[in-house]
Amino acid sequence: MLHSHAFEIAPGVRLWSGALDASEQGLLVNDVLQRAQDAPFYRPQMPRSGKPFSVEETNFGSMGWYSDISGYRYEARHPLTQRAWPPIPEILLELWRKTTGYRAPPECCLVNLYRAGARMGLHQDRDEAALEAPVLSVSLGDDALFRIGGTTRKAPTKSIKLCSGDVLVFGGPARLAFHGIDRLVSGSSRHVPGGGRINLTLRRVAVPRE
Ligand code: MD3
Ligand code: FE
Repeated sequence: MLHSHAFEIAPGVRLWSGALDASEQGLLVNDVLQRAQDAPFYRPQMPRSGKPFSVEETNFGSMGWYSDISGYRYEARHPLTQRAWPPIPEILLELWRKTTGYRAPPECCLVNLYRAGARMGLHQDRDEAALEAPVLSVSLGDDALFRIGGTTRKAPTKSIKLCSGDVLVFGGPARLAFHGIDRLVSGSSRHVPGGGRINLTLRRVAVPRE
């Protein structure tokens, strides 16, 4: 873990390229898929239109991010099983402590599963009360073309290739940046069984009490 140094690739965006080695990536993929057996992947829907996402999702932690026709929100239970989400893997909590220095642990690990052709349109993440907390992202499996811009939709964007084992922390001016996944480079990794990409994002949802 953290087998590299961080580079600030844009204001508030730190990248640890290859932070996890191949064996850690394999163990983490297995761990995630194991936990997802208790909290199966589902396809969220766009608010209002109900249009399904191309990305499949599940969550770990005390709160899970969810979207359906009624809107974006955090939920304490899986929408289909009504059970609590599985716990966040310890290695991710350790990554959070080592990279963010934030005073409280994350409550949510959103798991995004991209099969061939899945993408994520340009958006902001602002459903968390703790907007002063950074977001940590771990990429596993196929490479993806990630796009990040500014805090308005019109601001110029830049594209970065995210590879399996990369860890990014988005804080400060980047926390409310528009971002998305334009496409996968299908078949570029063998880490996800059946092919594709898994992205894990750790989020602090509530403002810590102290
Ligand atoms: C910058 N996920 O889950 S990770 C998301 O690869 C999301 O699945 C993408 O955007 C993915 O919301 C991108 C990088 C990322 C995640 C969250 C952010 C960048 C961020 C939140 C705020 C700013
Ligand atoms: Fe996002």
